[in-house]
Amino acid sequence: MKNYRFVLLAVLLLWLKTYLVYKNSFDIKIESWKQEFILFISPLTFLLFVFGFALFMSEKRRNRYIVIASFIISFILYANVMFYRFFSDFITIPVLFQTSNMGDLGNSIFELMRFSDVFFFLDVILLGWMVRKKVSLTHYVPATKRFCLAYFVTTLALGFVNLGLAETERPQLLTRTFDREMLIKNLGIYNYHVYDIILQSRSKAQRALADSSELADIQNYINANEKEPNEQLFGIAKGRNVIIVSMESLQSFVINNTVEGQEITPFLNEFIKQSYYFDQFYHQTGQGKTSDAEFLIENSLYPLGRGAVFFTHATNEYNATPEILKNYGYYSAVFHANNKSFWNRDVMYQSMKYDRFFSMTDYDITEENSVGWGLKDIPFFEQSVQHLKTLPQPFYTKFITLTNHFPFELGEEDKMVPEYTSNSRTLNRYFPTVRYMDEALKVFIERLKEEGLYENSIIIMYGDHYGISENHNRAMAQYLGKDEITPFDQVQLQRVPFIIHIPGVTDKQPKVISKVSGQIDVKPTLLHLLGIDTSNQIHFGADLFSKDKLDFVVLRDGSFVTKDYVYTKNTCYDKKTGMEIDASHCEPYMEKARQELEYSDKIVYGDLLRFYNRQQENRQ
Ligand code: GP9
Ligand code: MN
Repeated sequence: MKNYRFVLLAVLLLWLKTYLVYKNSFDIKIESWKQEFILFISPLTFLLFVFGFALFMSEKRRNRYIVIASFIISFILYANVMFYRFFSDFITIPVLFQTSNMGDLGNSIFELMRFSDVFFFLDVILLGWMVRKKVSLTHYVPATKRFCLAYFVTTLALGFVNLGLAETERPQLLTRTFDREMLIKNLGIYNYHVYDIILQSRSKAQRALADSSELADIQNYINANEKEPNEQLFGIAKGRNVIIVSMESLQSFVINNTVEGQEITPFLNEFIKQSYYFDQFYHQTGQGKTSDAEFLIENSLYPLGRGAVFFTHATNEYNATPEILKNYGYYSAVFHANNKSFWNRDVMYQSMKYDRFFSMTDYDITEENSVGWGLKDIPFFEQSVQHLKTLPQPFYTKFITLTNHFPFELGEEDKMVPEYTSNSRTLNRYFPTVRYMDEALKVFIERLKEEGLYENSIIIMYGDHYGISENHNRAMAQYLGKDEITPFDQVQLQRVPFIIHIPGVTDKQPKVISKVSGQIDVKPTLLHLLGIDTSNQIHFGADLFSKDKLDFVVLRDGSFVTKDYVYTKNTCYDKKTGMEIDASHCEPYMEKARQELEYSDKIVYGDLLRFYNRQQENRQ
């Protein structure tokens, strides 16, 4: 051991320093000892790996390598600290190239520095000094093969332990790429940067190989599928403010339903009676959950099969609803009382050309008004309306609720219906939080009315994705009074509420519409209601009011639903009976389902909308 003490010392110093920085310079939330332990060991694998190369070097090179590597790594750490002081976020490669962000930082970089920052380089200074003074610890003895082997095997093993522990804390950590804080907490800041580089280069390559001819094919397909808008409704909400609500984890099965004899969504049930309500509307999200729903709603593109497009392709060019509406004088804003970097929203919203993002720091959040994931929905809406009042009109806004999120925590004082009784704690607790969100929506509409923001608006509400996963099928079957949940039922359970409410219009002539549809259809539908022609745009959805809108929706896993059939897990089902039928019934739609997803993926991976945007510019 003695021979390699200098290498190990460098690792030890940087390791402890990194951990100290985690604890003092970043605000990383730790909820258990296990998380603390993961955080503690997380920098180690990377450091052992990098400094391990020193074992193969000659004396002079080795010492120089150790000091330089130690300096570079310390610098990366320090750069993150500086960045965090300004943005409360960690550096990502795209962010590094976002000139506006960096411009902000550039001006104030010296202001952000503190004298005590010398601490970040103390170990480097110490190592450098030791090399110069030829302190005995730095004396060189070549590493034996056996030691090198043992060293790297240990490093690898440690890496697996770290990853394994992280995976139990946060399943699918790498594929879902949650919050950066989550990645750093579990993988360590250095591995996080490596991961970020891999993500970046992969999408860069696909982008680089793409050319504008790929877009032409897709445009032809889209043009061929374009539907004439409904004449009566085209422009019916022209010039109105747009208010969109993302209802967390809300599935359609709770609408007009009861738990222990009590109505679960009394407000929505009434609201639906004054609105257009779509009862065959499906979510089409993948691993990106809420963010995928946002992506679908505002781009009419499919999210990705793996990963969250908000993370993997946040710097693509899009042509999202906020950007389109800008040309019609709209101001756009999102309201969500969570960390702004969650789902990489801060970056993605810029690409979608949002004017303003009201996030966690814009809200007054206390112990009392929070539960589970954060600010409760009622105070969220109350505080949001205060911000909303200040916006220029007409505005296009999106409100993202949070209380009805797994694990569906709620204080006793907020429970308006009892829990259900089954073997699934998750399903049992789902009903009171749904009921609470329903109440919050009621408060929201009341406040809008009080502030005079209701009459001249169009209000759209959608369930973002399922709340109860297949893991709870036994309890779900019990609740629905079925023997079991078949794959057919599973698809049917992916229906989420979709409501369009236009004061002065839908209250006079409400309608329940049973057209098979999905989140992908929201963008063209809304734009038509606002009187905006979409025939030149790239979108995979169709206006839900169009007379020739097909009864057809593709889910992100490739399942699809038509007027009469459901296709899932390589099986075709008859919708009337729920029974398996011959695959030939589903055959005619299979190609279309595959084609849609493939074309949409091509757009995202190739960043093809940049060619579209260029076309549009040339036309002007
Ligand atoms: C977090 C919220 C929940 O900001 O949108 O995300 P989810 O886990 O539902 O995707
Ligand atoms: Mn969600």
